[in-house]
Amino acid sequence: MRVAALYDIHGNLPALQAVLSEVENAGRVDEIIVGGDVLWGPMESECLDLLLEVGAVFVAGNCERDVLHPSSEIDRWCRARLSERHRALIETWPLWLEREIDGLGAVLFCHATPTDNEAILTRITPDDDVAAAFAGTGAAIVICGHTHFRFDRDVPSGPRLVNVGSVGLPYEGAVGAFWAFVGPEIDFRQTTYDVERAIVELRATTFPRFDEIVAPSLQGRVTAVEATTEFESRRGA
Ligand SMILES: [Mn+2]
Repeated sequence: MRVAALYDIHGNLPALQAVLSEVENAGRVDEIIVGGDVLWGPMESECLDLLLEVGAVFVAGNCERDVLHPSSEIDRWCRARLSERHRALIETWPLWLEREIDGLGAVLFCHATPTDNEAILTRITPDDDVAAAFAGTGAAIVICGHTHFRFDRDVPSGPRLVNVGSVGLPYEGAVGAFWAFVGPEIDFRQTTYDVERAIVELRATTFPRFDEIVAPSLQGRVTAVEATTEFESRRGA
């Protein structure tokens, strides 16, 4: 089978709509896999409803847990926007899925790792640490997200680790929605949409700290180098 891998949507409905049109127009996928962190963003319930409508399947990200079990102002803001039906459904999402993909074989889809959806693995994390994170899984190819920037690493004695980037809150120093077709190759996509118009629409939701957290990402003002440095410093902490 072939899939579209959509990760870290973070309630960015305009970005998700643009990506779903591209997926539909391409007419080449059997399944849409959402790799966690649909939530924790301005229009998260709208994103969830749209993805359910198109029959997507889900793995849970750390932000799903944060929103269901809130510990910050933003977590609580997000939780209040979900229905009881949404919450019950999200509780059932697994930490990982495996699919047999054309041209690639067995591929593991998880938010960060199959056992820890907030593990920090970047393009410069030492090979041994990456290999250890997937030891025992037997996975040859892993599709992950979580850190919001793309990479594709072949790790000796570990898997090929592919981060497809973020649909709705990218740290790429570039504008667009980042995701990938998986099968028969891994085809990284950068879908353009009207970012300034999206910012106006998303800001109107009153999502807390929008201009500090969301707008800079959408405008391409957060680079992968900055984000990698920040994540690696947390990993070492
Ligand atoms: Mn995320």
